[in-house]
Amino acid sequence: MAYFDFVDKVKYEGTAATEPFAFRFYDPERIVLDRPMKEWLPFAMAWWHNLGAAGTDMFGRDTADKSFGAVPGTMEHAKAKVDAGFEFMEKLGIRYFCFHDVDLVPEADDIKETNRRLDEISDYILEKMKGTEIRCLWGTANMFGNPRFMNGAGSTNSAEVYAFAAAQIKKALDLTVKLGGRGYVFWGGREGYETLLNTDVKFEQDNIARLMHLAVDYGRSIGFTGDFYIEPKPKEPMKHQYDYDAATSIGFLRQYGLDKDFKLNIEANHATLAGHTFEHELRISAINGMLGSIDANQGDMLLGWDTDEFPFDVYSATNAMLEVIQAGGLTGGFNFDAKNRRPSNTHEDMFKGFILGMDTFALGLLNAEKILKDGRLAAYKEKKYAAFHTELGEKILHDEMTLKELAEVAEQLGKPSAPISGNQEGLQTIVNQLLFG
Ligand code: XLS
Ligand code: CA
Ligand code: CA
Repeated sequence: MAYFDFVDKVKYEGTAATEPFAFRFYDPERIVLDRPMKEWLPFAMAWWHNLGAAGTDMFGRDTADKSFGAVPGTMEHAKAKVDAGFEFMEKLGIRYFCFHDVDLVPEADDIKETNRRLDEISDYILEKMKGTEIRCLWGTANMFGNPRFMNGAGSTNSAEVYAFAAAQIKKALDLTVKLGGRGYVFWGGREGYETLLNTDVKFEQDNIARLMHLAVDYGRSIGFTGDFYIEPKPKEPMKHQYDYDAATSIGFLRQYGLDKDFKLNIEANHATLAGHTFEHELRISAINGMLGSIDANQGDMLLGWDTDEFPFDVYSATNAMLEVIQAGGLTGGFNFDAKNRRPSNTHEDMFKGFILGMDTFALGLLNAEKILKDGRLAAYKEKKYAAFHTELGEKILHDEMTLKELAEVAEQLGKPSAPISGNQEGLQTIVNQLLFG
């Protein structure tokens, strides 16, 4: 049975295409720099938004129909979501999916029954994967939705709840390995706090790290060779989230000796909530050898929360792709952790959201290629730091100068040479010329 009869396989039709179900920029086999577009851009579908989210917000109920012909809350519905999801991914040429345990099946009261359902659905997914190129990008455990996680999962004050968090991670890792996942994500939904009046931060962080170590040990013992990821986010749902941003998360991973097994999953919307650009978070991850995967979406600068919109901002995608290319690509992928706006409530809109996102990143990739090939930005940067390639600069770089010797140089000079211009507007003009010229 087909769920999306209104569309066949979505193909690249070029920039003049007027038909809605076509790619204008995403041309999977086109070679960009040294590899096909589809290898630069391993796109993934987020099970929760695409197959689950139906528009409920704090003020109103569902606007979209995600029943896929079955009764929500049943295993028939869980299977219908698999069928619809695979049809969706195949039609768009998306080769990966990401999931939380509870996105796959309705959660039962008893964890044993939930796990039985997860076994059943993962057998079903495995069967479905046969004969397709579709694989799991990453799995994760939802340790924030169930009321038991009110006070956190790894950071909970209850040893029993800690055991339930461990049980969910264990099962989600089993599923990730079973489905051939490239990675496993920790997004610390309730790992944070509202007030220090009732919170022991050190105790909570120690316990989160302990749980992560247990996860690494277990994952490696069952043959998981991929990366574990932390997905930073500064706030929402908690006022203070422990994994505030990339730099904070990297510090945490190093402090607790987790940095060899973990990388970061950078979400664009979380970057801007933290007061950073998307590309800043990518750069900080990359220079620390920890750029793993991307949650591709965008926020709304006028709203202070996580809106998870399909990416549309071509400048941002261009800047992001510059970082990704210069980091040599991703070992993870681009997961569209994005949902349609509430009034975009049809199944057609589901496709339009992904087409928009995929085209935006393809355009970002093509733009980044232009900028890199042009070379003027790189040449400017070289000029900016050229002073470090003088005799004095080289000595500093080779740690051959003491503080006292540097002070003597300064005294001899009296004052430094005039600074060179940052040339920001000039560089921005070049970017516009390359993008629109
Ligand atoms: C929420 C996060 C979440 C993670 C997976 O803001 O983006 O969806 O990606 O738990
Ligand atoms: Ca995310
Ligand atoms: Ca988000």
